[in-house]
Amino acid sequence: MSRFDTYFLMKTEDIAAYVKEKSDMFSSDAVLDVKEIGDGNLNYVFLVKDDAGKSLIVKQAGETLRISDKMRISTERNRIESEILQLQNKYAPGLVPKIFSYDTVMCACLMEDLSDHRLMRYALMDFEIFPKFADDITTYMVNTTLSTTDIVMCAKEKKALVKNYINPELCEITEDLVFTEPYNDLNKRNIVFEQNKKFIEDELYNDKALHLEIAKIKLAFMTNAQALIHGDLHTGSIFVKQDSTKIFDPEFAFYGPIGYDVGNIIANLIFAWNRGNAFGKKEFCDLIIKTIIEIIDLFIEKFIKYFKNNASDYMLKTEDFMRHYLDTILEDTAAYAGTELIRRTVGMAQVKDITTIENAEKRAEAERINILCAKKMIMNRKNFKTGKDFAEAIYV
Ligand code: SR1
Ligand code: MG
Repeated sequence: MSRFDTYFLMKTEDIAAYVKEKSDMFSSDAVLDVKEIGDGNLNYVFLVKDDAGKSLIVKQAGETLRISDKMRISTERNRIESEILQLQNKYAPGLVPKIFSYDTVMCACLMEDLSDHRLMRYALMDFEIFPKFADDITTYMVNTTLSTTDIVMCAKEKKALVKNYINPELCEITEDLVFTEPYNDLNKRNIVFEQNKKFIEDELYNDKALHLEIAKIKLAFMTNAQALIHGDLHTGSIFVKQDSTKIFDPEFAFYGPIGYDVGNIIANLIFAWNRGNAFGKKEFCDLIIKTIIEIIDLFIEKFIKYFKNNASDYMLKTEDFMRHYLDTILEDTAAYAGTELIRRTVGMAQVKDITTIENAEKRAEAERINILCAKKMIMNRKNFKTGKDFAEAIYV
């Protein structure tokens, strides 16, 4: 019997005993230093180190969200995250953290310590640039998504994955926070910057043509079981250093549209651009634009190569179908970049890139650029075909 045989939410003081029981990395008499380092909206993350320099991360799912104890949510997400990271390590080796083990009772996993990397959002907020990022993230997005589609994977194996990663609770969060509330404040938890109140009412709450397009995009998110996607691929889900990229936190993973992942990356780079713009960092902004163009163009190049080398379904593997399929993914990318830009600007889960712009005029301007760029992407999504198309949308 162990006190870790029944679930409870661990505190810093529980972690040393926990890792000694669950991992063979540390001896029973090791003196361990434990720090809670999580700053996400959902989970508790602890960094554990011994005095010989060995370290690991413990990530535990609570039964309520970290940002709101009124929101209950299944701890099953920790299993999904651990399994997905193990699966993705096969498709995109070296681009995700290693999972040492996961514990279905405590809903916690032990994983590789990446504290020699920085969280990408914070690095971008300091205007750092990562030259390898476009190459790494496109390899990750192409390999992890295309490999799990009906184009490449045998249909029965794919359906088994659809079933295993159905993830209804986390999808519901996205359906509400991304595809409903930003357009009507239905649950009265939007956060609207005072200076943009009228602008948000006109551009988001009262635009019926926009609402119709969002309805179509929302239904596609809910029904297009295209690939096993990350589902929350923002710059707070990525660790970077100059020569390495690690994508983590896939607890929102499910079978959904590939463009949701690609669009989230583009939108989060636009937040970084907007911050750079507010701080007058022209060189940084130009490099962000270059990265956006590279990401879309490399995604297209790698997608075509992967498709040609791996497509297996007899009817789906033709060149004509590939072109059609890629066009729909780019259209979705524009749509979901748009919805991410909007929901992080007015919804309950905002981004520090924008909320920490202290000059109120500059922040209001950054928010308006997000919204206008987003609307351009959503309303004209069929015309987004190249990296240049995405980059140009920023200049509203
Ligand atoms: C209530 S959870 C808010 C947001 O945090 C996660 O990272 C997802 O982006 C979610 O929408
Ligand atoms: Mg997260």
